[in-house]
Amino acid sequence: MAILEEVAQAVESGEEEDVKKKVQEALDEGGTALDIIDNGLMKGMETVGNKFADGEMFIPEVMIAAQALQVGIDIVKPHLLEGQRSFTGKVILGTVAGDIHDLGKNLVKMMLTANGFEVIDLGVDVPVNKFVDSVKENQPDILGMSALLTTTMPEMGRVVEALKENGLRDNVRVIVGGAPVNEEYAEKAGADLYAENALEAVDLLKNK
Ligand code: B1M
Repeated sequence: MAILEEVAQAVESGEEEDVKKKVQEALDEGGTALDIIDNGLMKGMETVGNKFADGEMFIPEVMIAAQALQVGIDIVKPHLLEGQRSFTGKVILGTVAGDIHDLGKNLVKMMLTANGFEVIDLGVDVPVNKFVDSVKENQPDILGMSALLTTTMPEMGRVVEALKENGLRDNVRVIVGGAPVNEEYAEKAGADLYAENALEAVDLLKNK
């Protein structure tokens, strides 16, 4: 769909009004919420990430693009929530300490909620003890952690260790994700599951 390229372009240029318009057009043309997220909004953010890495874009522009992405996600959200709410389970979710990236975490939250999970969102920059205290207090089925920086990924392992020290590790399934995280790293950190994207996170938690 050509309109999805226009959605991506609108995110890249950080034009919120344009994002709103293009996302609506994509919906009107019959695009699904997931398609618009994966092949439109996320594609735009991918380009932003690459340009940032190459020194062609700078933090303020990245923040504006991130805000535009969020605006787009907010528009498709109700369409995602039309899905079945057949599964239940309690999830504690957060971005690890030292890390303030939250768009991916928010997507995971949205997809889990759309699929009937109850999600307690601890936000960003969540210290180890806050994850542990929340598991103690809320007794979730699942603990989900997001990390976007290679420097903050090790926090995931620290949380798993702290869960063990507090005798809580066997009570929850731990799922991790985020751009620098992979299957191998997840295993090293002692997590049960790794998901490459929000959709996969839901699939794994429902079916594995
Ligand atoms: Co930053 N940043 N950033 N950033 N940023 C990255 C991550 C980076 C790769 C950019 C680059 O250099 N190419 C780089 C990290 C390099 C590294 O560690 N090797 C980087 C850097 C360096 C930084 C700063 C240090 C920059 C600075 O200050 N000098 C700084 C750090 C701040 C901090 O956290 N302490 C910083 C700041 C920021 C902004 C604030 C400007 C902004 C964040 C805004 C926000 O989140 N509210 C930002 C952004 C937007 C990015 C990029 C461009 C895009 C990230 C994003 O939101 N993608 C990013 C480049 C990139 O990732 N290629 C980059 C869209 C989002 C939906 O995808 O989060 O990957 P993502 O989530 C995916 C999957 O990963 C997965 O599902 C989602 C898709 O469905 N997933 C999970 C995520 N969490 C999951 C959890 C799960 C399962 C799946 O289970 C629980």
